[in-house]
Amino acid sequence: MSSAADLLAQLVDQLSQGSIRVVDLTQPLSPDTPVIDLPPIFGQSPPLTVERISYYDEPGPMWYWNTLRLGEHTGTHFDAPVHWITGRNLPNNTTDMLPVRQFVAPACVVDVSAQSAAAADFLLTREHLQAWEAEHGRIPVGAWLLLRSDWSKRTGREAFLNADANGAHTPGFEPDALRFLAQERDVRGVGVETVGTDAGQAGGFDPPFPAHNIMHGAGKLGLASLCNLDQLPPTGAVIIAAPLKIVQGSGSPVRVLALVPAN
Ligand code: 23J
Ligand code: MN
Repeated sequence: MSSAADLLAQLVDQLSQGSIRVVDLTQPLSPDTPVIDLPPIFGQSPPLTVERISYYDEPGPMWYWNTLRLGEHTGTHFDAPVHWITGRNLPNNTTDMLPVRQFVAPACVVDVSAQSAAAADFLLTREHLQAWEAEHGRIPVGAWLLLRSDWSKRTGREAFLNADANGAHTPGFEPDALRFLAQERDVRGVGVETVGTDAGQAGGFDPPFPAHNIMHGAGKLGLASLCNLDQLPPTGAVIIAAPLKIVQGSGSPVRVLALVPAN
């Protein structure tokens, strides 16, 4: 008989033995962290700035600390349903009100790294998801759908944002794949390695920015600028992603961890 208490004791045990690993899915956060570049008619989210308050010196002889300024959607970050107009009137749609239960969830990892390397504008379809399910089983209710594109391996702002005169070219989801995930599978949300959950060209889709429009309209969450998705199995990882409890926050920088069976 395995009680919940036994299970948690086993978890602690296997974490210390190393048979369960903790994988960091978070990018370093610095003033160099790339932020999304929207068309200039829109307001822009600033990159991180760090201002030193003291460094064991006159303003603080025994302590070191900094003041940060950054957009909520900077670096590895969490999108709450209120971020999009479709999620505007949902209950408990902000970073401070979301049930914490939602911050621990299993992951389904879809590997589109080869397709994304071959075509930067690659879009995942409903059919891709159905083929994934034929191999790995049905996407469970409440699971994160993580898109492994290997995009996090691109170093430098230019290569990561991959923009030209026609805008950004980064992989993402077709609207119908998002409808499938939100409505037919009731996922927790989608997570990506790119700067935002939508494809680079998604401003021109119907609806515009469907990962935001469809997911947040259904009360689902988003994770952007993830890394190390290549260290996750297709199923079986557990994700811990809890945003800062910003009152009425639309999102937050986040440290995303995955618990993974070592083998
Ligand atoms: C605002 C408008 C469009 C997009 C985004 C934000 C994000 O990607 C984001 O970080 O939520 S595409
Ligand atoms: Mn965001």
